Amino acid sequence: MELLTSAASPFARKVRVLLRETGQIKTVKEVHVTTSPYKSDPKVLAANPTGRIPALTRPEATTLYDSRVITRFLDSHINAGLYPEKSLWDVLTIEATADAIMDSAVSISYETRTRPEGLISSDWVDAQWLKVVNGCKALQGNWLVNLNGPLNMGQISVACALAYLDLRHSARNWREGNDALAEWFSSFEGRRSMVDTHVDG
Ligand SMILES: N[C@@H](CCC(=O)N[C@@H](CS)C(=O)NCC(=O)O)C(=O)O
Repeated sequence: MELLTSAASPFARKVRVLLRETGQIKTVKEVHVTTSPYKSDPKVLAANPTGRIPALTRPEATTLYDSRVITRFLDSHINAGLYPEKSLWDVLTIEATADAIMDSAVSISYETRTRPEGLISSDWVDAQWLKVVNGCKALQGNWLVNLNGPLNMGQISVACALAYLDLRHSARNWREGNDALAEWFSSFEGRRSMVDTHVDG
C-alpha cells in the first residue's frame, strides 16, 4: 500500500502517527507529494478526484481517501483497537472536533499564504479562527477525560490538530485559556510517533 502524504498536512499526519503507533510503517510506503487547491499533484488527482491528501492506494482494491476513512481502515486491518467499541461514539466525535479544527486552520493557511494580499479576507480568517478557539475550548471542557485514557484515534487526531496550530498559527496562541489541554499536548507530543513526524516551519 502507498500513502500519498506531505510533511505539513495535519490530516496526513494522523495516518502517519497511526502507522507508527500500530507497527504498520513497514507495510505502507509513504510517498511525499506537493499539492495545493490551485495546483493538484497529478498522482493525487488520480487517487482522489477532489485532489486532497491523504489517499491510500491498495493492491487490487479501491483507493481510499479522507483521513477518517483511512484511519478506520488501517485500524480494522490489524485490529489495532484505536476505535474501542465501548467509547466509539466519543472517540469519533473527538476525531471530528480535531478534524474541524484542522479544516479551519488549513483554510486560514490557504487564505493567508496563497491568495494575493488585497484579496485576503480578514473577516473570513477571524471566523475560521473562532471555530478553532471554540473547538479547543470543547476539547478541554468536555473531552479531557477521554484524552487521558488508553491511546485512541481521538487523541492522535487532537495532537495532530494542535501541532498544526503550532506550526502555522503559533502567534495566535491556542494555549491561552487552555492550560489543561496544553499540558496534555506537551506530554503527547513527546511520543516517538509524534517526534518522528514533527516538522518545523
Ligand atoms: N477531510 C479531508 C481533508 C484533507 C485536506 O484538506 N488535505 C489538504 C492538505 S492538509 C489538501 O490536500 N489540500 C489540497 C486541496 O484542497 O486541493 C481529510 O480528512 O483527509
